[in-house]
Amino acid sequence: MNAARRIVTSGPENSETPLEHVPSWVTPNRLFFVRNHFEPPAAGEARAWELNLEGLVTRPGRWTLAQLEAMPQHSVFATVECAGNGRSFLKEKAAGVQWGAGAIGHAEWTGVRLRDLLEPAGVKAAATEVIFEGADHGEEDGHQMNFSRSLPLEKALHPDTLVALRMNGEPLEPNHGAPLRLFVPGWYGVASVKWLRTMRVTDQPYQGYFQTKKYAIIRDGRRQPLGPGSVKSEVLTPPAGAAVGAGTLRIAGVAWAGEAGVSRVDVSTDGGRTWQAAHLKGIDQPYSWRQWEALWTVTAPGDYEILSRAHSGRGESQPFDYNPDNLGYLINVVRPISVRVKPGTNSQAEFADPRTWSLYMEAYAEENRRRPLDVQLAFTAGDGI
Ligand SMILES: Nc1nc2c(c(=O)[nH]1)N[C@H]1C(S)=C(S)[C@@H](COP(=O)(O)O)O[C@H]1N2
Ligand SMILES: [Mo]
Repeated sequence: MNAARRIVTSGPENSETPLEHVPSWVTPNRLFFVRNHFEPPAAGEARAWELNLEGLVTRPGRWTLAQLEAMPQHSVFATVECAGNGRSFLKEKAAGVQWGAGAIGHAEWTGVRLRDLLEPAGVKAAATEVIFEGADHGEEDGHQMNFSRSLPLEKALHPDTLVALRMNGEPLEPNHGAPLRLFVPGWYGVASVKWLRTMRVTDQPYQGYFQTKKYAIIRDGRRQPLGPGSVKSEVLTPPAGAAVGAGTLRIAGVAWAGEAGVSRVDVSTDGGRTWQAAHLKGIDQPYSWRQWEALWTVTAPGDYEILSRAHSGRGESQPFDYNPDNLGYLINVVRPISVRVKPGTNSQAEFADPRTWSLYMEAYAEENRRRPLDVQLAFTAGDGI
């Protein structure tokens, strides 16, 4: 299959993961969505990269790529979602990149624990956050700026927060932040500053553009920067708009909940009137999306609306209505997808026995875990999926 990232805007590239073509647990790097506010720094810059640490530390630091590579490496699997993912589905149009469902991906991130850089530097007692600045720059709102964002000190010191050098075992690609990026598992993608150049420890709430003007939502009557990801799910198969034969069909997708786990996914095939609990399948890890499946026996041809609704281990559920205080971000509303059932039977008879199907899915998840990661994974053949 010749799947490629789906370009939403170019110059700079903003492109989606072609989700319906990669229903694998790990998203191959070349298909992983790209969210660039500015053009990536020139490739030549990456060769003599230096990462700086300044601000409220006793010993400011400076590391070359080779020094970082020589330090102990830590890996974490995590889903990354852009906070604007799904914006094009909003009924009230919101400004910004008009993403479909694919501003999301799941990968293994490897690098140095940020705290292994911060702690030896002697973070001063007054410190509350760390500002991260990328090497990319350009004009926004009439001002020249670099991309920058801050993180509360507590999350910066979390053992899974990384200065990442690798993605799915490969050195980072230019579009994903080569040669190094911050990686903040469980948070919206905006926190994971690419082409990371400078880290500044501070005792003030950061007022940067991408902190307060963009990627902020209204809570308790005031603008607050977006942080941890929200609970959400996506139907991957059958894809929206598909025409399928009648019989027993497999509805499958993914669900994620930021720092929390997914506790349940409910599925409706009648526009939300009735629901069944999906089976949660495959690998269950913090920060990672969870695969889910449900069987649907349908006899009458016609148009159907399929919905999935995920619940998090922290008791949050996907809402049915979009909160306008989310200002065009945090779009985790339950979204119906339309599927047409044609006259005639589909060819998925092997999935009619839930036990066979369940064993198949487990084997599939296991296999994906062991496979070289940057390969195209094909799902099963099936009628209309
Ligand atoms: N330096 C820099 N870092 C950045 C961005 C950017 O434009 N510049 N975009 C952010 C946003 S909004 C997202 S969603 C993620 C996307 O990461 P990806 O392009 O590797 O998928 O990177 C974040 N880090
Ligand atoms: Mo984003």
